[in-house]
Amino acid sequence: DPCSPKRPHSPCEKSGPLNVTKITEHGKKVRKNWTSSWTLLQGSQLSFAKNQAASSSWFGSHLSKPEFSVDLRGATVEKASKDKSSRKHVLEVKTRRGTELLIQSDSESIINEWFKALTEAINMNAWE
Ligand code: I3P
Repeated sequence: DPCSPKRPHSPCEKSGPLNVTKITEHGKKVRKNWTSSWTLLQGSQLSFAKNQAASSSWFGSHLSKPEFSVDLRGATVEKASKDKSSRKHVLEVKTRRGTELLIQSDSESIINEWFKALTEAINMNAWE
């Protein structure tokens, strides 16, 4: 499995700073709370931690626990429609468990990279 989380530098691992907010939790609408988060994609797991420093080392060394994480198995990702946010470059992730997230970057190229990585992770059928 080339995308196993056990492989430290697998092509399916990606991390970086993004702005994130939940919009739905367990199928219920929640109030937006945009937060700058260190975002880590590992296998089918997408996790977010408070963005203390623009470095992966503290996260990678488990100095900070993720604030929350979602399972991407059975999830969808799409470019968010304009009615979802007034912000630019927003992706909408919907999980099988009824959590909806918006993730956003001021950089279009960064959000395009994340869109590609999340799409690949979701399409990977290796998460048994
Ligand atoms: C929300 C806040 C969000 C905004 C949201 C507002 O107000 O301004 O930043 O989302 O718009 O409701 P509050 O702080 O009072 O909760 P965007 O930045 O994504 O536009 P929305 O209700 O149209 O989603």
